[in-house]
Amino acid sequence: MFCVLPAVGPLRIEFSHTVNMKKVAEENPEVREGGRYTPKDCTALQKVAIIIPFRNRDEHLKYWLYYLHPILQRQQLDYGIYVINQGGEETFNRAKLLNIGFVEALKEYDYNCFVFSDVDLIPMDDRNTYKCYDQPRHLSVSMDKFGFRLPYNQYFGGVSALSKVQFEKINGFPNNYWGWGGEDDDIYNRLVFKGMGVSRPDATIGKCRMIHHSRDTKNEPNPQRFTKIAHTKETMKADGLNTLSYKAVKIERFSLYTKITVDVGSPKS
Ligand code: UDH
Ligand code: NGS
Repeated sequence: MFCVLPAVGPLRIEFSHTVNMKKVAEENPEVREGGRYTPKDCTALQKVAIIIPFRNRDEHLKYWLYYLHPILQRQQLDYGIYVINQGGEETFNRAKLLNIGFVEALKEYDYNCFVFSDVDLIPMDDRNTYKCYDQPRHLSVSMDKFGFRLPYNQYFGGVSALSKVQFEKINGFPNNYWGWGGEDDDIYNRLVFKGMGVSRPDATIGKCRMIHHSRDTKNEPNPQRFTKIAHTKETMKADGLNTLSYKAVKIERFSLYTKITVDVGSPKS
């Protein structure tokens, strides 16, 4: 029997209370160690690995786990949560962490769908299903900080979902965007150059909230980003899954997520 979605619809999302992780674990007894869940009474349509790029955002992660675990279970997904933590002090590299998440999650289970989510974005409607579609999916289409609309048509940042086949078709994501900005536009370019388009929920179902925060250190705007996104067509063949190199430093299985600390190297290596 396939699973039906017992969706609630619009959800109240706010960030004023403190989240107790022990309590969240107790409230989600069916989530297994490492943040894994499989529906009991039916066959899930997809096996979804959720990949979160991370460094030093523990408060945000607590809210993310508190809100998302119940939603993902209602969506009847066979899922696992992977927090890819950039070790060391080098400039942040979001897209490389996402590539690493793809590779590491596949070592653990036969996932066929990958949802890439920033740690500070929470959906406001559980009909926004965290699964894959015929075309790459952009899920965070209607963010509070942009007045609940897309900032521009090609925007692919925040939360997105690609099937294993779609991800491999574009050679994964770029590894050499160090610092803030542009890597999501490069990913968008890759999809278009491989003949794909972006699928999106409507602006109501796609509403989400961002947890406000101050600018991170070591994630300053990347001055090379505009030049780089102008050359995706040439660079995507030689920068991606086929050139990914990193070291997994530590793998920790907590009750609500798996945390993989990695050494991503440096811009020159
Ligand atoms: N992230 C971390 N730690 C960091 C940096 C980034 O965990 O030190 C992760 C986190 O999942 C975050 C994501 O990477 O949600 C994206 O980070 P971002 O800084 O690109 O995006 P965010 O929306 O902040 O969190 C935007 C900063 C304001 C920049 C404004 C420039 N106009
Ligand atoms: C664009 C950036 C994207 C970024 C988006 C939203 O300008 O990486 O703004 O940013 N592209 C370039 O810089 C080339 S936000 O307002 O969320 O900080 O995702």
